[in-house]
Amino acid sequence: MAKIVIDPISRVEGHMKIEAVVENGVVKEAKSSGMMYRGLENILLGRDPRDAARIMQRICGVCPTSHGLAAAFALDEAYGVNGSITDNGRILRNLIQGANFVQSHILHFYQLAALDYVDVTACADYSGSDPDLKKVKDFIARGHLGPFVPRYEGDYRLSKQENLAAVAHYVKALNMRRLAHDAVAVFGGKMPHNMSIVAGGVTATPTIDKIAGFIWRMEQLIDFINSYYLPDVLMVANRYSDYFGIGAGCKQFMSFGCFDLDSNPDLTKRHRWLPQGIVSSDLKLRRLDPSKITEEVANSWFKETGPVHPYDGSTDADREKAGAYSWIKSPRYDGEVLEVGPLARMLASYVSGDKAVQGQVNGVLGKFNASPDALFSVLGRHASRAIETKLVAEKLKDWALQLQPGQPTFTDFNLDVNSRGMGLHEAPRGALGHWIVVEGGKTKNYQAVVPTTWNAGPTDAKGQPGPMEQSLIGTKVKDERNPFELVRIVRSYDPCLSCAVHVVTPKGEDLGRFVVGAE
Ligand code: NFE
Ligand code: MG
Repeated sequence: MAKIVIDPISRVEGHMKIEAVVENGVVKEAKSSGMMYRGLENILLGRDPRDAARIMQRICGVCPTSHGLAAAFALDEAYGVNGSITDNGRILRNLIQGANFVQSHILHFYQLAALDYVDVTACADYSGSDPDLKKVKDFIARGHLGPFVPRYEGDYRLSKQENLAAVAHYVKALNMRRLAHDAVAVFGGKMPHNMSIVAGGVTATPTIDKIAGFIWRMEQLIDFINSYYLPDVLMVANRYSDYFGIGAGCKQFMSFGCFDLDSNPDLTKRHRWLPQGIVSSDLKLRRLDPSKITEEVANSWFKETGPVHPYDGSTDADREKAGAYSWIKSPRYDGEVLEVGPLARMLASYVSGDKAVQGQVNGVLGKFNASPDALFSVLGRHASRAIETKLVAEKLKDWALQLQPGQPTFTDFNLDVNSRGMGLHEAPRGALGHWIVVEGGKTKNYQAVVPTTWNAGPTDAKGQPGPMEQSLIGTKVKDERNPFELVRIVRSYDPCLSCAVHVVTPKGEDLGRFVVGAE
């Protein structure tokens, strides 16, 4: 029996730890831990509620647009403007959000996940003329291999040419991400942390030159996605096709839906391009009832409250809590463990009959002679993310052309309210909800339940492990000193710990040990 500890496992995006007990080469027990406390929700208490759309974005530099928009949705309801967002406001929100999806998904594949599959050392004897590859070769010659190491050794399966191409695309992807950030900034003012999404709509105004600038950037991104990102995911899938059978998890999925097509005041009835719902392993879609969402803290370093709905939730740390092992809470839906993310969204669209999604998903499955079951896997998550990136980028171009220069983008409202509001939305990594309680014009309570909380949360009071833990349990590990299987599973979820945990200590004190490998 061996205990594998990977700490930290996240390449950027906060500090996450995985512990796996391996017996006869198979994972018997797994623990996923978020190793930082944040408490951003507490910062909002007593403040002007509108601050939420700015402050909550500081949860994370990768997905701030989603937190800004989830906050705006919650504030729309609290201020009673949820049914009167103008078409321009709605479309601008979609464009700002969509460009961030494109940036985040390219980041995930190339900078965060691909290094588990691509052997960068293939550049050591590179003799061609690609300037980026020459730079990487130079890096290797001088012994500067970060950020490509530390890494595990022994299971890099791409050919030399494939490795070289993938490394060149890694560098190209950095420029593409900058372009996507630029696209967010066209209407968002800046990135990260846009300035224009507010309760009641958006403060930016559409002009012909901004629309043209946005579309020009999106066309280059679509070109990159079609010519590099999708083919590279297929190249990896081809060499590592066993990963269509590894890392399934809880096989129950949830999407809050994303990209509004109308302004129905009820977010469970609002028509969204990516639909809302719960998808079961037999590919049936159920309607979502947000009153069934709870968070519990049985194994988290928070004061015990039992499962509570986010409107009643609290963020009170208890670092000494016996048995606890994570700063992440355990969100549940009617007591059920659910996976969220691009796979959940593509499944919800697929099951709802979206022809474009069905065409893309069936196309990938057909190439590998696989049934939809194969989607519940490491490669299913990567393929879903890539397909979503393509379809989102293409939609953004169409939507940008629907903007009406000169028409309003914002609806005014009365600030003096005692009310509450729910913001159901999707971040690149999955279902994101913000809940606000407003009293006397001030924030009385605020809770954010974020995608990585759903995916990387710990085991609950009933003993049900979280989705990532379930994905790890039962996995065969070929080499305990190089547990590729485990890192590939965890990273396929694109965990973001900055989002999921609820700041290092004010003194900058270390809250965890850095151990890479078997203990
Ligand atoms: Ni920090 Fe985030 C996203 C949110 S967390 S990246 O996407 O919300 O999973
Ligand atoms: Mg929270």
